[in-house]
Amino acid sequence: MTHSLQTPSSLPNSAPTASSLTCGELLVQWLEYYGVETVFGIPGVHTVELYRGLPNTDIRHVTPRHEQGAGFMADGYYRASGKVGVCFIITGPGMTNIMTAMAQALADSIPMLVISSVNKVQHTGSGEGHLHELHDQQGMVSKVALMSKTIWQPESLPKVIAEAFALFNGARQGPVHIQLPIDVITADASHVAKPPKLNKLDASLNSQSTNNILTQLQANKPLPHPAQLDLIIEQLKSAENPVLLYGGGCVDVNHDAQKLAELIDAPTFLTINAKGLLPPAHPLSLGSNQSLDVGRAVISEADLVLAIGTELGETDYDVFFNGGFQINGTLIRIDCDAQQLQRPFRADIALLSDAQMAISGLCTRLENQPLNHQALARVAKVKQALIEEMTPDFAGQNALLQLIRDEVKDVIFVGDSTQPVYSGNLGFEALATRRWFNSSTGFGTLGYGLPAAIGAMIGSKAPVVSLIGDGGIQFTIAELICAAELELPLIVLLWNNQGYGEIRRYMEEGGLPLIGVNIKTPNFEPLAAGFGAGYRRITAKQQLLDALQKDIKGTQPIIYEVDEADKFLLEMGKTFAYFS
Ligand SMILES: Cc1ncc(C[n+]2csc(CCOP(=O)(O)OP(=O)(O)O)c2C)c(N)n1
Ligand SMILES: [Mg+2]
Repeated sequence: MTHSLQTPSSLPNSAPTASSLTCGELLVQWLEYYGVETVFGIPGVHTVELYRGLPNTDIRHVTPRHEQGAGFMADGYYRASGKVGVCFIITGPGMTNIMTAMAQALADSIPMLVISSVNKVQHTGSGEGHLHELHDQQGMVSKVALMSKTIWQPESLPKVIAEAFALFNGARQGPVHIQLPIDVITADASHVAKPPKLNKLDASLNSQSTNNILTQLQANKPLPHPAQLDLIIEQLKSAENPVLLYGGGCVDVNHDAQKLAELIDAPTFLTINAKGLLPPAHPLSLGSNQSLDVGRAVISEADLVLAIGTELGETDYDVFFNGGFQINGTLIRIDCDAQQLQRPFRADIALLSDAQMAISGLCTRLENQPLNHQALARVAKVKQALIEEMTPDFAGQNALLQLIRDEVKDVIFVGDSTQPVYSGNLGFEALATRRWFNSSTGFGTLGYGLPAAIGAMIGSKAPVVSLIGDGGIQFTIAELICAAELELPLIVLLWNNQGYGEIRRYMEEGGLPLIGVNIKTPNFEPLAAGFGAGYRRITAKQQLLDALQKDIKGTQPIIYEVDEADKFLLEMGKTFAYFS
């Protein structure tokens, strides 16, 4: 007989009998019912019983190499596909590890379900030093979640899961945490309600499914009050130079978003997460240039600002942190989150509503009486000023992004916080929504770009390019082997400037000593090989084009290393056309 020295005394000492249904098994049945297709998890002795029922479902399990990677994968998975990402995480260190990813998701309103174990019911708050024990796991996680709940007994499982999915389908979304004590995971749940035998729900929160229960869930979204829509129309009619701001809350609005801009006839800005709502080169679109002086002037001079689904936050409206973003006209805000309607700018007219419903309501009212604010000429003037301000670096980086966009059909760019991401945040024009997102918004976490890109690729099956710096990639590089294991032909465009370039620049500009920024960076070629990934050093435009066509059809991730100082970028920049 062999003894496992690893078996902690706090574990339940017997596996359930074959005839019983455990709470862990019932949980995965309910997840499948809610349309969950993928779980990102790292099992541990405290969560193995969550895995018992998995083979009886269609749910796929993906194993990241760190819990932060699991959270970022779930985040990218949702952003690319609209399907909720689910994580299975162990008590204690697993939860402390994933909290950063949850905070990033909370900042960007990304739904994510984190299911974890917690120590036995009788050990709650004991402080006795049980394996993975935290003083108060739920208290800790609740700070980065919309909700954190414990399933204390099997009977409450269906209710708690329903509550989580109601939140995902409700107003503002975000991460939700559900924890199960290890003795509840293994408890008998054969008497607890099973999922009804309806067609399982479509995992996409935004699908037009007619499934009864999904319809019931979608009804949680606030609808616009007709009288308020009428009031907004009156304001728009009497305005002289209105401006329209679309945010990430509009990411799933259909062509009505473009139609509304045209019916109002207003210069239109898109936040980073709203890119793609208006097509490139649309004559009313000023892209995402609201932090630049000329862009800002359009907003500060407007007598009416209609802001829809945008938090008006710093990482979209003040990316250079120099203050100065001003709204002087009447501010009309439409948002599905009541508090967001009043921060950081108080709304003169606040409409609590789902973006799609409000936008189509406004379109219907304006359809037979389109407004004329002579916006086209104003937009063209601003575009010209922006083109004149373009620097060679900015042009080179955006030319690179545009080239890839036009070469790789449906490509999704998933970025970290690195130079081409900052340049693209201002100058890149996405062909559709959910094709450009990164972690320089909101929480601003380094290390997001690689795992989130893996999640995006799993969720959408589209080609994906991860944009990441030589500093950022070192935070989560281990996930490269996860992409290799899954045979994902992910392109990792590695921006190498031998250090924490952005911070180095801040130090230089501030006259500070350059400490901690000129870090040693790895030799990426052998490193890629060790992780089962390919490698190319990109030095010319044509070489990049040839490589892309080959590599996106491949079966392994591949690092494309680009040196920031390379001349070919400047050459490419010469042909870059802003707003195209
Ligand atoms: C978790 C985390 N730690 C530190 C930072 C601060 N930070 C922001 S950008 C940056 C430099 C990143 O370097 P790299 O990824 O090489 O991109 P570069 O600026 O050089 O293009 C740092 C250290 C951060 N955003 N997130
Ligand atoms: Mg760098």
